[in-house]
Amino acid sequence: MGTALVYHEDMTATRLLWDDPECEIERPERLTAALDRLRQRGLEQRCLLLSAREASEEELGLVHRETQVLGKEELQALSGQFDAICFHPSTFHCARLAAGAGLQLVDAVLTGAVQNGLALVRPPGHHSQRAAANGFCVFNNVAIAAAHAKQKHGLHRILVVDWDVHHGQGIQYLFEDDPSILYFSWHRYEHGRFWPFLRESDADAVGRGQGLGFTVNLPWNQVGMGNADYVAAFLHLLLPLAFEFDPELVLVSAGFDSAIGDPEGQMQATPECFAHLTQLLQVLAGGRVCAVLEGGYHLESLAESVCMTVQTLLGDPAPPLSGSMVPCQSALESIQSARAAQAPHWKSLQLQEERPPPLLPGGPVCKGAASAPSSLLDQPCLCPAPSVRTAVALTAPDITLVLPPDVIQQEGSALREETEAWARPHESLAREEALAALGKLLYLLDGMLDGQVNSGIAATPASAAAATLDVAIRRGLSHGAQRLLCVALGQLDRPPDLAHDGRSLWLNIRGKEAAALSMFHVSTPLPAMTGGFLSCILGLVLPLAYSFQPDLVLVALGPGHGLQGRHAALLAAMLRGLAGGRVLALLEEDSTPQLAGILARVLNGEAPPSLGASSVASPEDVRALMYLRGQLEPQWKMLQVGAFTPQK
Ligand code: X5A
Ligand code: ZN
Repeated sequence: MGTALVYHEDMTATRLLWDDPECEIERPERLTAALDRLRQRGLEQRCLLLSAREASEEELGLVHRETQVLGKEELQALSGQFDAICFHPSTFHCARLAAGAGLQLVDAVLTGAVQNGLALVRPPGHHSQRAAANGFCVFNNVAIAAAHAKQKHGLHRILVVDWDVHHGQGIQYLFEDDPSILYFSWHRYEHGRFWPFLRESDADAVGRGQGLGFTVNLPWNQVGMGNADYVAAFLHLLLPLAFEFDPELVLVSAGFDSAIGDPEGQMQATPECFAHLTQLLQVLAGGRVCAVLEGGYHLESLAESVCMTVQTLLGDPAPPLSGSMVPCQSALESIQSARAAQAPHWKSLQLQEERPPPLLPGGPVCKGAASAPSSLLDQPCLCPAPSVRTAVALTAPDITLVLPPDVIQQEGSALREETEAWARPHESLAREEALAALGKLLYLLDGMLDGQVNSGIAATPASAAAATLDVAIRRGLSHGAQRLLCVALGQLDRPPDLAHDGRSLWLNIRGKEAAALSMFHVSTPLPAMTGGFLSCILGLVLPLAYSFQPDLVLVALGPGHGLQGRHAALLAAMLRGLAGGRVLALLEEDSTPQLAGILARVLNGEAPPSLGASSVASPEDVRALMYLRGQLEPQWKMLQVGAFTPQK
C-alpha cells in the first residue's frame, strides 16, 4: 500500500542567529543529510512524496493556546523566556509546516492512501507544551497529529512511541489524563541529572485520573544503552502493553539522538536497531505507523537511522543486529521498575509480576558512552539485497488468487538424484508426492542460502512433515547457515540424530508440558487464548531468537498445529525480524490457500491483521512461561525481564 515521505525544503530555513552552544546542534543540515542519504539509497524514490503544508490556526489550537507572530527584534528576547529555544524569523513558518506535515501523514494513512510513512521535519515537537516552546520544539507535531486523528478521524486508541533520547514531557503533559492516548517514552535520565531534569520523567509517573496507566516512562539511568537494551524494552514492556491496548494508529516521535554517536544521547544502539523497532511496531494497528522526526544530532548516525526506518516502513526486512544481545544490569533495573509501576494498570503484566530471582552480581554493565566507530556507520550492508523478497513453492490450484503480485511462484525443483539422496534415510519420503515436494523445498532453500531469495513458503504431505523438516535443517546447516532456529508447531519431534553442537535451536510449541531438555531444545504448550499466545511470543520465542541470533529461521506448521491464521501471521511477522528476514515457512499440503496467502503476504512485508482486544493468558500458560524463563534465563539473556532493584 505504500509509504509516504512528507517534507518541505522551507523547513531548512530556521537556524541559529546568535551564539548559543545549547541550540547550535539543531541545524538545517539534519534534514538535508537525511534526505540526501534517502536519495542515495534509492529509498526516496520508492516513497510517495508529499509536500508539507502549514497547519492552520485551528489545527494548532487542538493542542496549543493561541500563537503570536513577532518581529525579528523581539525574537532573541522571546527566546530567552524559554528553555533551550532560539527563534529565527522563519521559525513560525517552519513550525507550522512541521505540524502540518504530521497532519498530512496521518490523513494519508487514515484515508488509506498509504500504509505508513515518515515526516522529515524541523523544528521538532515533543517538548513543546500548551503555552510554551521548549527544547528546540515550537509546536508539538505528534500531539497535534494525535488530537487530529481523534477529532477528524474518530479514532479511540492511539499509541505514541517516543524513542527520542529525551523525555517528551510536552506530550506527557498534554495527554496525561487521556486514556485514548497511550504514551510511551524512554529517555536518558540518570536519576534526574539529565535535561529536562524532571521528577515526572521517572517510571512512577503513570498518568492521572482516567489516564492512569496510559503514560509509560522508561528512564535510562546510565548512558551506553544498546541494541539489546532497546529490544528488551520493547519485548518486555512496550509491546505487552501495546497489544493489550490494541491501538488503531501508531505515532512515533522518531528522534534519533538515541542512536550511537549522538552527542546528546551518548547511547550505543546502531542504526539497524531502528529497523527492528520499526518492524516490531508494524505488527500493531494493522501496520498503520506514522513516524515524525524529533531529535538526532550526529548527521551520519541520523542519516543511517532514518534510512533504516524508511526501508523498514517500505517492507524490507531488518538487517541483523550487531553485537552480543545481552541487556545490561542498569537497563534491566529500569525495565523492572517500569513494569512494576505499570502492573496495577495492565493485565498482561499482572500475572507475571512475581519478583524475578535476583541476578547474580557481576552481570554486564553498560559499555558507557562512545563515539560512533566509523566502521559501524560508514559501510552499508555489504551483502546485496536478494532480488526476490518472497517465493512460494506451493501446488494448491487456487494459491495464485491469494498471493500479492510481487511474490514469485517458484516452478523449479532440485535435481532428482540429489533429492533422492537426501530422502533416502526417511521411509516417509519414499512416496512420489513427498519426494516431489521435497525437491521443490530444496530448490527454494538453496535460493535462500545463495542469497537470491529472502523468504519462502513450501508445503509437504502431512505424513512427511517431520522428515522434510529434518532434511531442511540438515541442508541449511551444511549449505551455509551458521545458526539455525527452528520453530516447530504441532506433532514434530526434534530430529533424533541432529547434533547438539549449538548450531541449531529447536523450539517446539505444542503439547502439555513446558520442558527445556537443553538450552537448544525447548518445548512449550500452545496457549489457547490470544493473551497467552502473545506472552509466549514476546516473553519466550523472540527473546530466545534474539539471543541466539540465527542466520536462518524455519517455521514449521506440522500435524495438529492448532494455530489460528492470524496467530500464524503474527508469529511469522515477528520472526521476520531475525536472520535478516531469511525465514522459510513449511506448511502441510492441505493447508488452506488462505493460510498460505496470509503467510506469504506477511513474509513479504505486509502487516499482519490486528488481533483485536486480547484475552488474558491463562494461569497455566503463565506458569509454563515462568518455568521456562527460570530454566533458560541464565543462558539466553534476552529472556530477562528485569532485575531486582536493591531497596535503598
Ligand atoms: C527534540 C530534542 C533536545 C533538547 C536538548 C536541550 N530536543 N538541552 O531532541
Ligand atoms: Zn531528543
